[in-house]
Amino acid sequence: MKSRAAVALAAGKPLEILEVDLDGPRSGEVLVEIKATGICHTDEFTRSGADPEGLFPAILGHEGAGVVVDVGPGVTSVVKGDHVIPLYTPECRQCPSCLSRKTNLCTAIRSTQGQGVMPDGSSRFSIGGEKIHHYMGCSTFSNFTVLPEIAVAKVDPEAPFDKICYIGCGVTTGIGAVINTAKVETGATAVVFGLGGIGLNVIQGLRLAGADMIIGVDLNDDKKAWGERFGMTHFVNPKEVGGDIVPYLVDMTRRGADQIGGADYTFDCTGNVKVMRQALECAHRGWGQSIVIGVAGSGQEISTRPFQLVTGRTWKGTAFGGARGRTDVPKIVDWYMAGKIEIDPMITHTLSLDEINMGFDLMHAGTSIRSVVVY
Ligand code: NAD
Ligand code: AHE
Ligand code: ZN
Repeated sequence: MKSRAAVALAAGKPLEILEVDLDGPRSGEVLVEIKATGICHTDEFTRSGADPEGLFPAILGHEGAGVVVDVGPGVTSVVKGDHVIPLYTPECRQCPSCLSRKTNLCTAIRSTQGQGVMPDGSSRFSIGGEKIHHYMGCSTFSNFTVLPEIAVAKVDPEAPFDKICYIGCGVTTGIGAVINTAKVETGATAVVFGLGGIGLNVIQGLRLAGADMIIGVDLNDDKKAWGERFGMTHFVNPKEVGGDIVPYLVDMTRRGADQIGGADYTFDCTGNVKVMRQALECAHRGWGQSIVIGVAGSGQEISTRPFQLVTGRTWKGTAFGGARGRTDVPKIVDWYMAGKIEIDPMITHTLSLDEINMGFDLMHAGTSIRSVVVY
C-alpha cells in the first residue's frame, strides 16, 4: 500500500513529504493508521545527525496514536479497530529483562529496532524499491506504519488521538521518571532542569507525588509561567545567577535545621552534559538522587568528582520513565480521561503533515511545548 510520510533523507536536512510504499504486516505484526503524532526533541536529535544510532533515509517519529487496520498471522492481543499507542520500549513479558521485574527495557527486539528494521531483519518501508529505515520501532511520521504486536498498547477508544499521542513519549517519560524511577515521596524537594515537553511533565509528576518545593531551571524566561501552570514553586534562570548555579540551588533548598542543603531529587531534561553535572551536584549529600532523562549526542560524556558519589548522591537514568508500555500506558490514558493529569495546555501547536518542519522550527525558537501533527 501507499502512505504519506515525512522522510528524513539525510542528516541535518528538513523532512520531505513523500508517498512511500508500505508492505503489510507479517507474522506477529500489526498495521496501524496513525491519527496523530507529537514531535519530541529526540526526533530532532536524530534528524540533526547527533544520534550515534541515526540511520538515513528513515521515517522518524515515536510519539503517536492510531487505529489497528490489519493484523498479521499469530497476532492475539489486538484486533482491527483497536485504538493503540506505539511503544518504542515494547513489553514482551518473556525476555530476561521483562521477567526480571527490575527494568522496563525489554530486550526482545532492541537490536533490530536499532538497525532500523523489523524483528525479521527487513524494512516494510521503501520508495521505488529503495529501503527506508524504521525509527525507534515506530515511524509515526508516516500515516500508516507497521509495528510488532508487543510494541503497541491498547487504549480507551474514547480518548482523543491528538492529545494521547503525547503519552507515547513525553507525558509517560516525565511522570514516570518521578513515580517509577525516583519514587518521589510526599514533602520532597526537587530541581528540574529544562522546562520543555519533558520537564513540564516531570513537574506535573512531582505535583502528583506531593513534592513541597519544585524548582524549575531554564534559560528561557517564558518557561517561568509554564512551570507555575503545572506546580513549579520557584524559577531560576542560570543567566541571571552570577556564577555557579550549584551553590545557588543548594542555598535555596536548605531547610530548617539542615545546614547542608541540596535537593532530594533532581532531573535533567536538557540533554546537556554540563547541566547533568550541575543536577547531580545540587542533589543533597547523603541521599540526593539525580535522574538523567535528556539524551546527549555522539561523543558527549558526563563527568563529576567521584567525591560527589562517595558522599551519597546517586546518578540514575530513565528511558520512557521506567514505564512498562502495554501495562502502564493504558493506565496513563485513563488518568488523562479522569482529569488526574493534564495534557491539553501543553499541546501548543497542531499542524498538518505538510507543516511538520515548522514543528522543529518552533522547538528551536522555544515557542512551543509540544507540536502535534494530525493526519
Ligand atoms: P524541549 O526542546 O521541549 O525542552 C528542552 C528545554 O531545555 C527547553 O525549555 C530549553 O530552553 C531548556 N534548556 C536547554 N538548555 C538548557 C540549559 N543549559 N539550562 C537550562 N535549560 C536549558 O525538549 P524535550 O522534548 O523536553 O526533551 C528534553 C530532553 O529529553 C531531550 O534531550 C530529549 O531527547 C530527551 N528525552 C529523553 C527521553 C527518555 O526516555 N530518556 C524521552 C523523551 C525525551
Ligand atoms: N540512540 C541514542 C539513544 C537515545 C535514547 O537513549 N533513547 C531513549 C528514548 S528517548 C525518547 O524520546 C531510550 O529509550 N533509550 C533506551 C534504548 O534502548 O535506546 C544513542 O544515544 O545512541
Ligand atoms: Zn521522545
